[in-house]
Amino acid sequence: MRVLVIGGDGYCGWATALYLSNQGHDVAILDSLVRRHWDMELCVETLTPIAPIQARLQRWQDLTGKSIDLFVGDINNYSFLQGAMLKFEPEAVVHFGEQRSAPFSMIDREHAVLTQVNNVVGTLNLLYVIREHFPDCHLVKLGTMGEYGTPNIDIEEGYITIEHNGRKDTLPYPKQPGSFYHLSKVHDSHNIHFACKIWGLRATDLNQGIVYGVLTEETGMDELLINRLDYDGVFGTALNRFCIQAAIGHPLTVYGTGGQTRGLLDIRDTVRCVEIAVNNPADPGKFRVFNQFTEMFSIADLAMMVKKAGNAVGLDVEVKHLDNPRVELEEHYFNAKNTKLKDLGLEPHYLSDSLLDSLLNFAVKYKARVDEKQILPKVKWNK
Ligand code: NAD
Ligand code: USQ
Repeated sequence: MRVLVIGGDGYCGWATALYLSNQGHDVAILDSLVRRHWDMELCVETLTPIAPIQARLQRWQDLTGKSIDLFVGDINNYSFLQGAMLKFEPEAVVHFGEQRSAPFSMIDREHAVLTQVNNVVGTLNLLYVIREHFPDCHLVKLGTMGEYGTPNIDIEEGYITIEHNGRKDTLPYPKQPGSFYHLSKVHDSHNIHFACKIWGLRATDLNQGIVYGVLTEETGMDELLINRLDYDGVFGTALNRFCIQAAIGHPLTVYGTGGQTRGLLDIRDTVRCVEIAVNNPADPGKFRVFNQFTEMFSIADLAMMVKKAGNAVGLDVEVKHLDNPRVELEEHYFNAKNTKLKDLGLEPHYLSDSLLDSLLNFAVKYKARVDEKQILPKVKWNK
């Protein structure tokens, strides 16, 4: 299939583009490279030294004989997006191309506006190009489990059947997101759902949990194909951060009690889930929602697992509970469904000692690149 990966220079997008290319799909990457720019603005760098996108793609072609087209530009620029899509003529678009950090979106008004404009307008432009030129193209959009928040009932996959005053309906599951970033994903979901309804487009919203790990078969083939791994207080995510903190002897930064529970998945499952969605398109007019995570953990449990794995490889790991910079429930019910992707063939990689070992070893290998000043959280939700 001809698959356009928007955001293909990023953490999930790079791994996915190579994986889909390796599976025999005809892949193109579209990316504005703005994430590299935001890193520079924040004075942060990925733990791993990532090569320029052109060098990455050249290496992929040299190694495998498979070429991946590249379109550098912003999906907020409608004519650029339209031109790129007319040139590539995708049968499926996988859309990762958003500002994806909750802390970034909570820095100040400018960052909240940037996040919502970048994400919501970009997705809306994409919907219009699809409607105008490729109405049969399947949109596979990365959403987030954080759209649901932490309700005191089970979380279903996108929809919930409710009986009210003697009547019954299946409705979009209520959304209670916890940052302006997570809110932008809710706005996207509403826009995509509406576009499917009125124009008959086909879309799958992948409500992904927190991704961990760095190696996939393809990105591990060569140093020039290495993926990014963020550890800083803005773009770094919980488990990845904990492994890197353990590697450099920094106390693990658990916010508050650590009772916050989330869905997580290995990056090797991210790429496979996207492939499953691409290979099984939604029907015309259908807005499908899959919860994309494999296991649920509390943050405190993750910290304890990293401590144990660290100790096993000779690292002295301390866990520290910091004042929570976010406004969120620290003790809550959390039970989310995740059967739809498994029903379509996902065989999860569960979080294991060997994965933690390899992530810790990876972190130790690159630890000289860590800037310790970037580890503690600086962005507060209610300052
Ligand atoms: P990332 O920041 O590593 O990658 C995003 C890429 O999109 C970057 O290369 C960036 O340059 C590009 N981009 C952003 N705005 C763009 C625009 N307007 N036009 C063109 N390109 C643009 O992020 P990631 O971790 O790979 O996340 C990818 C997607 O997956 C996001 O939508 C995110 O919300 C979702 N997601 C990520 C995680 C996670 O743990 N990383 C978890 C759940 C969902
Ligand atoms: N947390 C800590 N210590 C840390 C970092 C985080 O205790 O050092 C806590 C946070 O307070 C939060 C939880 O861990 O309760 C998750 O935080 P995170 O930074 O790992 O993840 P989050 O901000 O939710 O965002 C990440 C990605 C985002 C994606 C989301 C999936 O950056 O793109 O949408 O995970 S989910 O969490 O399911 O919404």
